[in-house]
Amino acid sequence: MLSSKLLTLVLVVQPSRVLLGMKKRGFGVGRWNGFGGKVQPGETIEDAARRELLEESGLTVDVLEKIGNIKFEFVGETELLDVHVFRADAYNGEPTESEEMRPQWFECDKIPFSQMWPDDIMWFPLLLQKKKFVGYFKFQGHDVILSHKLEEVEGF
Ligand code: 6U4
Repeated sequence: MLSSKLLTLVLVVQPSRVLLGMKKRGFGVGRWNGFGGKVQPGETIEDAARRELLEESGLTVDVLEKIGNIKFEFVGETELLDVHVFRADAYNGEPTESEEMRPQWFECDKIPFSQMWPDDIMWFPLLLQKKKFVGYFKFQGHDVILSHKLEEVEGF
C-alpha cells in the first residue's frame, strides 16, 4: 500500500500571462513551477496553499479556486504525492524572490514547458481554460512518465 503526502500548487493566471517560479532548491530544483509545498499538521489544504504562495512569491490572494488534483507515483518510492492545484486570477502585492523561488511572468503562448515537470504540458491547457481535472502520473525518475491518466471533472 502506498501512503500519500499532501502538497499544494498555486498558479496565478492573468488574461495573457501566468506567474511561475524557478525552484532554487529542494524537490524540482531547476524547474519553473507554480508555488506550493507540503501541508502542515493542523492546516487546511487551502491555508497551506496561501501560506506557501506568500512564503515563496510574496503574494496574497483573496480567492483561490481549486482546479485540479494530481497524484504522482515515483517508481521505487512508497509515498504518492497528492498535489492539490489552485488557480488565482487576482493577487495582492508584487512578486518577490524568496530563498526557494524566483518568480517571473510568462506569456501564455511562451510557457517554458521544456524547463518544467513533464506532466505540466498535459494539464496546463486545462488550467488555462479553467477546466477542472484529476490526474495520475507514474514517473521513472523525475524526467520520464511511464503512464498517466488525466480527465476533466465537473467539480470537487
Ligand atoms: P521543503 O519543505 O521546502 O524542503 P521541497 O522538497 O522543496 O520542500 P516543496 O515543499 O516545495 O518541496 O514541494 C514540491 C512542490 O512541487 C509542490 O508545490 C508540488 C510540486 N510538484 C511536485 N511534483 C510535481 C510535478 N510532477 N509537476 C508539477 N508540480 C509538482 O507541476
